[in-house]
Amino acid sequence: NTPILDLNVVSDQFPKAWFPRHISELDNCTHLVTKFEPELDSDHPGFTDMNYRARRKQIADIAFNYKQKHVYTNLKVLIPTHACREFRENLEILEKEGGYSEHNIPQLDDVSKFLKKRTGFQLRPVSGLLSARDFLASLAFRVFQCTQYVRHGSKPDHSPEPDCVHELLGHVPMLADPKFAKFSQDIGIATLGASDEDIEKFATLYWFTVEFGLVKQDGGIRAYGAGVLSSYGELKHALSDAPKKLNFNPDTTAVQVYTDEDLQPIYFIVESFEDMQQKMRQYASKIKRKEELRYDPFTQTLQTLDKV
Ligand code: HBI
Ligand code: FE
Repeated sequence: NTPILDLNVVSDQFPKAWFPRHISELDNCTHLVTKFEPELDSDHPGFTDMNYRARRKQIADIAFNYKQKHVYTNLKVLIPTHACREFRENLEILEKEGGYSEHNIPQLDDVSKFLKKRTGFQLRPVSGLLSARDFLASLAFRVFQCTQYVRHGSKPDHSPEPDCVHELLGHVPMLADPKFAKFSQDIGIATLGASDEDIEKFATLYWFTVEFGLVKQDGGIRAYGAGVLSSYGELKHALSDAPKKLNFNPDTTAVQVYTDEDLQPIYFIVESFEDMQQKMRQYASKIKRKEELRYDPFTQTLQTLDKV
């Protein structure tokens, strides 16, 4: 006299453990039992064989790259309708020349060389989230501090910290655009020697432009912010009617409160990249500073200009 099983009822007999419901969710089933791995188990016959271990690591990385594929293939669907022109064009070039594909996470060194040729930007490896002051200062030299690790496999669509998927799919295509590269460097230069209060404002401006900015283009609104462009969910959300959208104005944008824990409730729209750059330059010129700085690319030095 056994009762008929009702699969919709969750009873104590069947604890609610997560399990994959679609073949694509096998991307989440990547937790390794590391007990017997040659790296960790000194009894493993390959423990002292460095060649063997290196080859094992290469093979393991191939499995790891499947996360990139998950993010890449999903984003590719939205890019034609949601991403700004500059992003679309540069992603295409990166696919032709930069080793970008759903099957490959390119080496940072190769991407850095690519950017250097396009806009003079270079990638410098960094192990995690830097202080806003240090992060922004590097932009003054056209150096982008770039993380190398990849997000955890259990959440391929979200990372609380920057990871290489965010850098490569969000930032790099925009840093390959000359106007955007100049804009990024200008923010960097403006932050040098600034007060903590002003750094906070520049970090907020950076947040609402470089990370989450939207731009008017071709009669519609498109995304150019890296935080939007590297997240399928955020990209859909940003161009939907759900969030509030305001016109970019450095004075008000710089003091707008934001969240780094959820989808953005507010985005700022710029008229064009020229307009954004001009407004930012005007804003930066109002900040009181001891010296006027200019970057000399030949010596890679910041030089003090005499104030008149
Ligand atoms: N550090 N590595 C890294 N990557 C970022 O994108 C980053 C950072 N530190 C600070 C920061 N971004 C934000 O505060 C910006 O608003 C400056
Ligand atoms: Fe970022």
